[in-house]
Amino acid sequence: MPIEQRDKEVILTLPSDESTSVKVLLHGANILSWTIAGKEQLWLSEGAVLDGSKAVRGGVPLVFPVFGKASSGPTSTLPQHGFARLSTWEFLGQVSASPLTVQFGLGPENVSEAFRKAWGFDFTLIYTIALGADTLETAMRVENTSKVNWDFQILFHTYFRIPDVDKVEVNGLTGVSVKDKVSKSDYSESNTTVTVTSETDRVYEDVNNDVLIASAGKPLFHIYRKNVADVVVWNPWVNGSKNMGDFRPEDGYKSMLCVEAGSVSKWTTLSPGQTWECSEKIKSSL
Ligand code: TA6
Repeated sequence: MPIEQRDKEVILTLPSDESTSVKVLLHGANILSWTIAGKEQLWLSEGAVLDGSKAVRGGVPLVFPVFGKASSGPTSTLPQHGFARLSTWEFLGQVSASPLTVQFGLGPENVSEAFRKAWGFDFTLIYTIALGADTLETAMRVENTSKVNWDFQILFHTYFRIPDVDKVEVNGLTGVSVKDKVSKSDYSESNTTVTVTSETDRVYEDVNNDVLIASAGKPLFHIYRKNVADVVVWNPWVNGSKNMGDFRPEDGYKSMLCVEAGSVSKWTTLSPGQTWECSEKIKSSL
């Protein structure tokens, strides 16, 4: 069946090809798996904790209302990357048959008391996931249901499965301003193709081009974004992988790359009743 709702997850399966599917964990509305004709497109750690006790290491974790850790302001007492990936979302049902599309919702009633105390604003998130023959589209609608303004950051923290980190190339970032969290420096990307040869943790700000992930020149994933101007590129490399207890196998960094569409280089302010939308569409050639 196209949509299967289980106790803790929802599975989308294309009627035209049952080996093309998406599995979504209600905890975090975290996409755990996206297969095309039986081939897995995303990377999920073998050590990923799926019992709701922590964020999922892999697939597509959702980052909201803060990216990283804020040193001050209303999100400063939230955990890294906020509470969206740490909360159990509601499955709202199927909204379309072609492409096969479902929605999930999150509001204050779904968030722990601790997180509500930490960030006490009223909000609604509607997360839409659409599965095509060789595409996965994720979209988020953010609404301020408070009586006051509040600011947020948002990001799809997508872990792509790649054949070989030594051959991976990211195109579309040339000339873009970079905040490099490893070298702790800011610069403009001078390379036509970004490669990964060590720990990589960069925020590419205001990326106008579509982004292409390739392997030795062979296209893997085309990423099309709306209203998420920034692109984060992250690979923990050898030590980073070893130091994360839920990142397994330890050499898993060789077969993954996070290329994350987000609005994180600045804060977006919503006034009461205002809504804001973004989306990421990934076309796979893996
Ligand atoms: O998106 C890159 C990043 O912010 C890195 O700095 C690294 O912390 C990564 O996210 C994973 O964060 P997590 O909280 O999931 O361990």
